Amino acid sequence: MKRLRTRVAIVGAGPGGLLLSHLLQRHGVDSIVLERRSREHVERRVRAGLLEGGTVDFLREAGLADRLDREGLVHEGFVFRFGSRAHRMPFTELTGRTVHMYGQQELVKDLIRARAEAGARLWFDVPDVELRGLETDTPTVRCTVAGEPVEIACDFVAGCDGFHGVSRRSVPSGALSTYERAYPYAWLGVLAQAPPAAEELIYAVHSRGFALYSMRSPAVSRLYLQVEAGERVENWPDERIWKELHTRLDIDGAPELTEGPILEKSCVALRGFVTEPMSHGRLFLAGDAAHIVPPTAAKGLNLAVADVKVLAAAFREFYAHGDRAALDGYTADCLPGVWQALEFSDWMSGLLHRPPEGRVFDGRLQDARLEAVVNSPAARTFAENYVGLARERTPARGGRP
Ligand code: RFL
Ligand code: PHB
Repeated sequence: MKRLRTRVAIVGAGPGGLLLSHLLQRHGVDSIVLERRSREHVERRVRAGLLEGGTVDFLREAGLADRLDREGLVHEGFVFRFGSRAHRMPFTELTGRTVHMYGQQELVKDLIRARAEAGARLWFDVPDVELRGLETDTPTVRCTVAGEPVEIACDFVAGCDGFHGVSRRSVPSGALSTYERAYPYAWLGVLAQAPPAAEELIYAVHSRGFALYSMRSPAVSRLYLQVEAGERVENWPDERIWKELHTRLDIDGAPELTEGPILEKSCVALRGFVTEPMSHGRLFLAGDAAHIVPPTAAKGLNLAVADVKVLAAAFREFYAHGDRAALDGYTADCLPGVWQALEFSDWMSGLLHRPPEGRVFDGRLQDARLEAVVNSPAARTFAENYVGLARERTPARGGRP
């Protein structure tokens, strides 16, 4: 067995794990990243696409935004469609903040390239990560790297391995509390080689269900349809998808949706999930490993970045000054923002989706609620939540200086 040593062993090379490794290196803290899947798989995985202004600023400060600044699409508003009309939400006018549309897999590619250029120990195709001694001061990680059994001695483990990862499951049962909500609908997500028909995102409320029109670049559209919970993607041949998108998204007077080859399609369950606390012994959970929000408000990736920002700063304090206070305050620093994002995502999900047994009555109520959001001072509160400003103002529960 090959024996290695690092300060922080990071499980998972999603945006959270990769960014943490990058930030730690800037703080002079050594890490090893272990990823179950191949580099090709991780770089091709289609997921989120909306980066809040605060996330973009942070990536810039970290020296990671060159391509994002060149290729990301800057948005200042989006369109709600309900009652057969379009209502613009000018969130930049209301908050001073923009958001960027930039595919998560593009960010992951940028992060992997930056790690590789820095000579980081970032290993893919590691199928069997096993965490030991998390309650001691000398945890270890056992795994197989390039066919060879390896034991990594470390000071800490960062669990950045997503909702289905091994890290959270390595904590003895009863040590963490989890809170969960399953929603009675899911999203069918489609990536299409089709130039966006509109410059801004369109959130469409329709009697047949919610539809979202988004994009990744001037040549690629990203579209979502509300479908039944547990729906299988096999039930959705391309023609059916386009037909349904046209029905829910086309309205009189607006440019029609542009069709094109579908590059990828998958169903995503809508789920809310929070782990409290976000650490156990020497294990710290970040991003989807610690919490999931329904994708409606596009907060998942932004929350992963927010966690990792706090965690990297806490490790810096520990290694620079031997001070554990920031690590001990990690959960208290992150959770209020997590719950706030979850509350907004939950509320926005209810605002936009058709209830499974929806009646005309529900539809009228939904229109009235949307009307109140676009045509009242509530628009500002909505916009502040959407761009992430409201969360930045949330004081950490721990109240640390
Ligand atoms: P990730 O991106 O899931 O990365 C976790 C990484 O850990 C690896 N892994 C392991 N590695 C080693 N050993 C193990 N035992 C491992 N188990 C897992 C995985 O292969 C992966 O590489 O978590 P991270 O970094 O916390 O980032 C969070 C974001 O990815 C996530 O919040 C968003 O993408 C959520 N999400 C969406 N958010 C949005 O804001 N808008 C969206 O449109 C949107 N679509 C999505 C999504 C999440 C999805 N998932 C999780 C199924 C669509 C999907 C399909
Ligand atoms: C996306 O482009 O994936 C996206 C955009 C906005 C959302 C959710 C998802 O609210």
